[in-house]
Amino acid sequence: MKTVFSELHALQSVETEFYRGKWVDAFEIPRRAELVLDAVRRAGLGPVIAPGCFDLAPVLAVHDAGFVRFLETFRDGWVNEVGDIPAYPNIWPPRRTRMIPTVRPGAELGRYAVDMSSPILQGTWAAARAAVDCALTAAGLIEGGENAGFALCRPPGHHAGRDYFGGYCFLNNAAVAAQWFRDAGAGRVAVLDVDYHHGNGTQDIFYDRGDVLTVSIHADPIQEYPYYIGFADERGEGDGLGANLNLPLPWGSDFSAWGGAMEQALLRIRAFAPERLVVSLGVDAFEGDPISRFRLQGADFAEIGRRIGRLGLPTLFVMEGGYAIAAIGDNVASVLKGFQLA
Ligand code: Q9C
Ligand code: ZN
Repeated sequence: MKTVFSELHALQSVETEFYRGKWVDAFEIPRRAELVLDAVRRAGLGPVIAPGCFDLAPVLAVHDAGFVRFLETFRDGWVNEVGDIPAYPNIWPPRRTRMIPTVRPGAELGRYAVDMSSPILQGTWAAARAAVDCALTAAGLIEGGENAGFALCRPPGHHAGRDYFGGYCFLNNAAVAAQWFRDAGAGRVAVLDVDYHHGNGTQDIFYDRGDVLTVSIHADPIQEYPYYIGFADERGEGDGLGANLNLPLPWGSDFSAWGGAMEQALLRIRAFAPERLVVSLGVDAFEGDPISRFRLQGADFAEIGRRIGRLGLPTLFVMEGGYAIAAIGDNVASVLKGFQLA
C-alpha cells in the first residue's frame, strides 16, 4: 500500500510539554513521523507519496466554521498581542457561560482548547492542514480502487472534536476522511480506533449519526486521558444509537484482554457491513510507551494488522499516537505488513 507523507508535519514542534505538573521533554515530536517513515520504507510497504492540496470543504464538513477560522487566524492576533511564542491556554470558559466572542486571542484560545498539550505555533495551521491533506489523499487512492492506504498524519487528530482541540490534535484527520468517504458515495463507514487513548473527538463528531460507526479500544477513562468520555455505556444517540462502541480496558491490560476487546470490535464492524474502514492507528498501547499503561508486545501489532486485513474491507490507516521512540516505527510497520499479508 502507499504511504502519504508531508514534510510540513515538522512545523509542529516543541521541546517541552506540561506533564504531571512539570515541563518535561515533549513526547509528541517530529522524530516520531520520521521514524515511522523510515520503518515503512525499510519494510518495503510500498511507495511514499506527497499529499495533494484540498480546499477546506472536507474539513468544514466535520468541524465548526468558527473553530476552523480560529485555527487559521489565531496566530496573527496572538503574535501582535503576546509575541512570537508558543500559545498555551491559561483560562477556560466555565460551564453555563454564554460563549460571547471576545477580542482577546488568549480568551479565544481557551474557548477552543480542552487542555495544554496542543500549543499553537507559527506553523501549526500549515502542519494540521497538511495532515488532513495526507488523510484525504490516501482516502482518494482507495476511492480510486486501491484496497488500502496509510496516511502518515502528524499532528494526530482523534482528540479534536467539531469545535475543540487538544491531546496533541488540532483537526480530526480520521473523521475528515470518514466523512469524505461518505460524500464520495459510501453508504456506511466504520472507524476503528486502536490508539491507547479514547478517540473522543471522533466519537463526538459522529455520535448522533447511524451512517458512521465509531469503535474505540482504549484505557478506561476513569483512570486515563481523556477522562470525561469513553465509557462503555456511551452507545450513540438519536439516529446514532448503537453506532458507537467503547471498549475500555484497565491499566496493565495485555493482548489477552486487548485481543478479546478487538474480537468484539470486529464482530460489531462486520455486522455494520461498512463499505469503507478508517483505522485510527495509534501504537501507544505498546508496553514500552512512556505515557501509557497497556502491555502490548511488538508481535501483537502484526496480529492486529492481520485481523483488520481479514475483514476484507477497503481500509484507510490514519496515524495517531505512539511515543516509544525506539519501537514506534516497527510497531506501525508491523500493523501495516500484517494487514497486507492477511
Ligand atoms: N497524564 C494521542 O495519543 N496528555 N494523544 C495526557 C496524562 C495528553 C495523547 C497526560 C495525551 C494525549 C493522539
Ligand atoms: Zn494516544
